[in-house]
Amino acid sequence: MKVIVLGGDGFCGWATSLHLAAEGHEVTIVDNLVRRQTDVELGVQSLTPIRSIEERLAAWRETRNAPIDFVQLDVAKDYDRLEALFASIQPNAIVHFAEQRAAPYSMKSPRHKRYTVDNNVNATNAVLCAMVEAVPDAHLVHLGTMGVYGYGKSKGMTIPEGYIDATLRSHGAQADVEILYPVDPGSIYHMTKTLDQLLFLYYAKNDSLKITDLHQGIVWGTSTPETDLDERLVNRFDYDGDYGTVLNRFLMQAAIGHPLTVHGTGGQTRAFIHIRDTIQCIALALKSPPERGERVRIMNQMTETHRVRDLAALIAGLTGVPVEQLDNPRREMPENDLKVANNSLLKLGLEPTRLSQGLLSEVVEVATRYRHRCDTSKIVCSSLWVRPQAAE
Ligand code: NAD
Ligand code: USQ
Repeated sequence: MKVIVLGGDGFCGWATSLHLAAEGHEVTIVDNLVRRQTDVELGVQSLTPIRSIEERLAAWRETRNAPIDFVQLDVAKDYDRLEALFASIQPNAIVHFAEQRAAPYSMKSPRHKRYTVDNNVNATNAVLCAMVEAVPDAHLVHLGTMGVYGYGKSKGMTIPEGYIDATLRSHGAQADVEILYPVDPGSIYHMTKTLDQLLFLYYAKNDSLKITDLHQGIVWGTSTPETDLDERLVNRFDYDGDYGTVLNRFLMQAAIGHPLTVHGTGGQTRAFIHIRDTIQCIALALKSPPERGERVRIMNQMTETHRVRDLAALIAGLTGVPVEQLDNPRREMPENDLKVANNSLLKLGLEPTRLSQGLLSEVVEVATRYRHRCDTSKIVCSSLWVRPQAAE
């Protein structure tokens, strides 16, 4: 297959691009490298020393005889170039990671809120629009988030895969319909993913585009069989208060002896998936595209759920690092349960990588190797959901 990976220089995108190329697909990465600029803006770096995109691609060429092409392009802004690229490559599939993905970053200031909405919504709309013009038969695989469903409102119900049967009542009449599960985003970033869902619904209905939306949980881990082939292929490892996600942060904190930063009670339950399963899921989704005219195919891309304080207790028990309960910088439910249906990807053949002592230790080992690169002043999250004077 010819596959274009939008956002292929990022954490999930890089590992996916290597895996797809290793599987024999012809891969073109499209990325505007904004994530590297954001590191400069925030004064942080990936804990792992990621190489320039040129060096990464040269290393891949030397390691495997399956070159990956690269085009530097802003998916949200360079519409004409994007459409021309789709027309010239004629990809069978497009994998779309090219969005601003950190909830704390999206909440930092009015500029960050507007940037996140502008970038994410325009990127998705541009991709869909260009597909209609240039490659209407291609399959779009988008990385969405479990966060579109929200946390704490499912009242013990299992969260379905995107759709729910509902009875609508209005003015004395009622109708049984299938609708998108009601959205309940917890940050500006998560809200952009709910807006993406409407764009998909519309373009699938009007233009019969083939779209798979993968509602992914929090990705943990860092290395995959391909990123392990050469140190120049090393994947990103974000640990800072904006981009670091909870489990990788705790493992990295354990590696440097920093107290584990639990927000509030730690009663938040979230869905998780290992980076090796992320790439497995995307490969599986690509192998079985929906038909043209089908509704958007939504699959929950997660393998297990965990409560934040349980993860902290597990890692504290393994490593002896203390747990610290911080004031929660976010506005979120202090406690929630979470049951999630994930049958679709299991049916397609996903073999879940479960959280285990061995895998946790692997991440701690990577973090220990690069601990000298950590700036401890960047660990605690400084982005607040509600400014102190505005709080109730
Ligand atoms: P990332 O920030 O590491 O990678 C995103 C990449 O997209 C970066 O290389 C960035 O430069 C690029 N990009 C952003 N805007 C662009 C634009 N306008 N034009 C071209 N390139 C652009 O993020 P990630 O962790 O790899 O996440 C990838 C996707 O997966 C995101 O859409 C995110 O919402 C989703 N996701 C991630 C996680 C997670 O835990 N990391 C969990 C669920 C869903
Ligand atoms: N948390 C802590 N301590 C920390 C960091 C986070 O207690 O040091 C808590 C947060 O308050 C939150 C939970 O852990 O309750 C998850 O936070 P996170 O930063 O790991 O995840 P989140 O902000 O939801 O975002 C990440 C990715 C995003 C993706 C999402 C999937 O950055 O791209 O969409 O996970 S999900 O959570 O399923 O919506």
